[in-house]
Amino acid sequence: AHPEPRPPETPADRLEVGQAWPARKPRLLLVDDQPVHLQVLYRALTGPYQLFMATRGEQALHLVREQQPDLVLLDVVMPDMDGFEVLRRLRAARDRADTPVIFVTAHEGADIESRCLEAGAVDFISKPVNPAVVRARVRTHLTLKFQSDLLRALAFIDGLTGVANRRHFDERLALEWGRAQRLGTPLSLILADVDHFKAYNDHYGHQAGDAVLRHVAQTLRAHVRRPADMVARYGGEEFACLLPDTPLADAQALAERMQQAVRDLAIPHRDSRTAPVVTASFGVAAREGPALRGAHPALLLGLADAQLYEAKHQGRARVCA
Ligand code: GH3
Ligand code: MG
Ligand code: MG
Ligand code: MG
Repeated sequence: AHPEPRPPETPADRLEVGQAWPARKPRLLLVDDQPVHLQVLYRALTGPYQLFMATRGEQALHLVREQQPDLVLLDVVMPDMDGFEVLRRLRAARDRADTPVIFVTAHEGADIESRCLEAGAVDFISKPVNPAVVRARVRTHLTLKFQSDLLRALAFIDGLTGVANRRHFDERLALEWGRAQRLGTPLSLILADVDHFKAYNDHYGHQAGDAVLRHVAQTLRAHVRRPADMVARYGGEEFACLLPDTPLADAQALAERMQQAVRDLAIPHRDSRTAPVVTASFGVAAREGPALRGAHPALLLGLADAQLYEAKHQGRARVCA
């Protein structure tokens, strides 16, 4: 039997809700204009967390961008920018806008509490703070945060192969297409389709077919190099590789290496009319040069698909560009 590849480390591996916490120490930002209050929070939380501290609003917003904390404990009453304003600016920011915030304040009463929650805080803690309460609330909100991060990540991953799913691909294609059009940079797309895969399933069974898809996905992924490159499962036995800043000739060369690598897996396929092993056909297209007026990302997909069709037509197990 062909050995199963070691599955890639994906968020799917952490699907168990209790395991949503990252291996690293969670990062907390503590904000209070009075150092003595910061010290109380510091003592309550030091140890299991990596702590950052700010005594002013500007400084807090800067640390959110620079250190990307998982949770912020935010004082309400501060001299130059109060907690409400800090939270408003945080929510309006381009990134890290969804960082959860717990307000900490000496003001009592349902009025201030509801104002804090309406402003978009996830919780509210009264001063003087009880260290055990602070620890418990921080733990609860971090758990919720990590669970929602995990679910969001899973929504963009193909469960069978661990590569990006169609939704993720469509989003990235639109984004990279826009960028390439604006900047006049090249953008290449490779479409790959497993040859005679229906016959493979019919002979070896659906589970063996699933294992082939995992092997092929990993092989394609092992061949892309740059962090911006994306391998996605586009459909049943079809994969897409999106390559920003890559001209057609380079994408074609990459597709040739991928084609050879899939063949070199040497997975027996008795009923293939192309080769005695599993093979795939590849179509490659690129957007190059200045912006094409009125052109849509579907154009690139259509071009790559036409090349894939041509590769099938010419006898499969090859690259057309
Ligand atoms: P061609 O060389 O022309 O691409 O032929 P093909 O048989 O690969 O193409 P066709 O479109 O006729 O069949 C695709 C097959 O892929 C049929 C479908 O059952 C199988 N398939 C799609 N998704 C999955 C999957 O998730 N797991 C498995 N095991 N098979 C799948
Ligand atoms: Mg204060
Ligand atoms: Mg197909
Ligand atoms: Mg096929």
